[in-house]
Amino acid sequence: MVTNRTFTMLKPDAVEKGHVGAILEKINVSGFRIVALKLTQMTTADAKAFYAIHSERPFFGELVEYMTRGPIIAAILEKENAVDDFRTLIGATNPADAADGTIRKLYAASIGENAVHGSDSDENAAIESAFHFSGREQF
Ligand code: IDP
Ligand code: MG
Repeated sequence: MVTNRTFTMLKPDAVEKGHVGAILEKINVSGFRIVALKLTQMTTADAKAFYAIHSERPFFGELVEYMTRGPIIAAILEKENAVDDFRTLIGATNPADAADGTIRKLYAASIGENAVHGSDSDENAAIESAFHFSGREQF
């Protein structure tokens, strides 16, 4: 399946530090159209389900704790080649390895608290979008 949409979350650290406006601005000027957007907070069950693929990793408990500790911005973004272009825009998982100008280079504190999520495939973009948004919330 190929789509032109991806899913993102501005994670609790980005919201806490007041970086939502700057990150959304960067997303817009980079050519992504916001298709859905909301401030929400994940429950422990939500975070465990969303990150189920990482459940055996040593950092899973820390990841669930982090992702549930405060509100996030969830959004669906549209652009040609959205998944790959957004992964380029956010940069490497570890901000120490992220390219200059990427969102993680600018706003992430560590490999764990890395400011932003981006789907890694068209299939996961669809699954993750449906996890957070109903059809009526997508424009
Ligand atoms: P990604 O977000 O760049 O796709 P993944 O490997 O899918 O990276 O990991 C999901 C999330 O888990 C990361 O964004 C980060 O918040 C957290 N994470 C990944 N690796 C580590 C780690 O080594 N220590 C702590 N947290 C990690
Ligand atoms: Mg990932």
